[in-house]
Amino acid sequence: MKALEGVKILDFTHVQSGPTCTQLLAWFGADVIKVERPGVGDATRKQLVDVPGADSLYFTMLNHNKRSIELNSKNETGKEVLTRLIETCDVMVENFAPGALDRMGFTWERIQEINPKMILASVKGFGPGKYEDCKVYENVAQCAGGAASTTGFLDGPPLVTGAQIGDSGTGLHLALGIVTALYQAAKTGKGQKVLAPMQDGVINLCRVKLRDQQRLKAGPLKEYSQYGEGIEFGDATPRAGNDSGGGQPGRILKCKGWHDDPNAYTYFITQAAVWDKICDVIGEPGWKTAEEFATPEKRLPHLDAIFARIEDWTMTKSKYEVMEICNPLNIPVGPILSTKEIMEDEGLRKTGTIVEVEHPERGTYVSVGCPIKLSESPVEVTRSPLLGEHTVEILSEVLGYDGEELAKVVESGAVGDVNKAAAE
Ligand code: CAO
Repeated sequence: MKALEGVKILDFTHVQSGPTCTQLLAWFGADVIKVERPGVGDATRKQLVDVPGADSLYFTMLNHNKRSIELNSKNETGKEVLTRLIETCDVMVENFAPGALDRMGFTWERIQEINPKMILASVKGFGPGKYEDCKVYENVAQCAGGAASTTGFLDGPPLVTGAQIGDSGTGLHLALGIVTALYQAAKTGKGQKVLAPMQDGVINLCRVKLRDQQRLKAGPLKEYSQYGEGIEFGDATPRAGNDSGGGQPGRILKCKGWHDDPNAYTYFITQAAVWDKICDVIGEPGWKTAEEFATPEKRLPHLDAIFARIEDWTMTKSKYEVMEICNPLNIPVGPILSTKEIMEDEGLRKTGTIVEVEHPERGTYVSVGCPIKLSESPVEVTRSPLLGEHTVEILSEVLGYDGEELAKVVESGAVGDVNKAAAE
């Protein structure tokens, strides 16, 4: 038994934000039917291709555990099939450019007519307002959501982050909206629209930076390095380098080997509760009683000096040794792990966060499994579907088309070349 067993998702998503959402729902047991343009499919299938002729990692890593139907939703027969799918499914998820669904003839009003219980879940770049018609990709959302202006160093330009908070982050927000709407529908019998704008999702993830924006009125942000460096604050939350976003000061510090290894670094947090232990471990027991370091507040103007001394110590150890020494002392530290180290991590493989998947075109590839673990709904990661792999299966098993009806749909050109898809 899987948590979302019996829930049918009409997955009209593409690229990253929508597909990450429906992939999660598939991992929780929903039947996810991905609708793709005949002969083309999700654009990511053929983007950043590493194995010629095979679906890209971009596609395969975002579309596990789904079924694929090729369907031209602009062709009359295709619209009929889509109407049947809307009748049959519980949730329709889409992240087209604004207005695309309306242009296909499937407005919210029409969808409700077809299936009043339908939950229509959408990712858009912006919510209602002056930018609602804009197409948006990841980095635009990071910039418009406050992440870029608060990321990077004070003396450098705004920076985007490697974490796909605009796309995958919004996918997570949307997934929560969908299961919440499903929960409500179970009680009311009514569907609803769920909207997750990417800008809003990023703003939500930048909540503490908006906290700091308001704290500026009360004076300088003392836990920011620039306070100790005597640099004045402007009228907006500044970029804070690697400063910790909370009340416990932290920095990224060099470790042994940093000259040659770009990731030989550790994050080190000078949590107040373990200050004495930090002083002992770095060989500065005198700091425990030094007047200028006596309280967390008193230490704030001296963060540069404190972290420089801690770094003298971390530079004598590997990032893993720092972890091994500090962890038993309850000093919060964390190695800077490279993507290579993460993919090779035995522990992450055991928990299913890093998985190996078999694919008929690619062979074996490594992927990221489900990051959320439900004790009563285990996840088995299966490969992404080939384009149109399940077209016939969905038409016959899900929609109940008989042989004659099936032949008509195929003849109309609404579903692409089913023989080719079957042969593959
Ligand atoms: N059959 C027929 N037509 C189909 C179809 C199908 N199965 N699937 C899609 N189409 C059509 C759409 O109807 C649309 O046609 P119109 O422009 O005539 O209405 C067209 O394909 C292209 O859709 P699109 O505009 O969504 O795609 P794009 O590549 O031009 O834009 C993106 C991509 C991501 C910028 C845009 O979809 C968007 O802004 N989405 C919302 C925000 C979002 O999710 N962004 C993150 C994406 S991940 O980085």
